[in-house]
Amino acid sequence: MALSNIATLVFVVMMAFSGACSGVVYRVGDSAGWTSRGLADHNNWASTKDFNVGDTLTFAYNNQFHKVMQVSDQDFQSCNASAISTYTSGSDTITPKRPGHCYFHCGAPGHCQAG
Ligand SMILES: *[C@@H]1O[C@H](CO)[C@@H](O)[C@H](O)[C@H]1NC(C)=O
Ligand SMILES: [Cu+2]
Repeated sequence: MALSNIATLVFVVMMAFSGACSGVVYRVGDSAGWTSRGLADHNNWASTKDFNVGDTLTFAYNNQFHKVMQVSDQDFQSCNASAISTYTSGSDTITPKRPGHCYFHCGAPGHCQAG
């Protein structure tokens, strides 16, 4: 499976001692939200941000078609839908607690593989 087809999103979360009390709220994908637009687009969105522990990510999407799964690095690479956490509300708020990489994919059948 080509890694370029993996539909997910990587956030690099950096520790910020100075901003520990009040974080920034990021809407994933900006106005388009969390939708089928490809890994490159999502990575471009993420690459323009400087995420810190204490920031909030909001995922907005149509929950008839999509969901949000936080997965491990390995499960991200393989589109494995074995989730650390699964979110299905269509308007989910996630606040990473530790510095490091956070991996998300949709989890709906075939969406990760389709990019
Ligand atoms: C998916 O990941 C889980 C745990 O991360 C693992 O137990 C399982 O074997 C994986 N499945 C495949 C098909 O790789
Ligand atoms: Cu999806």
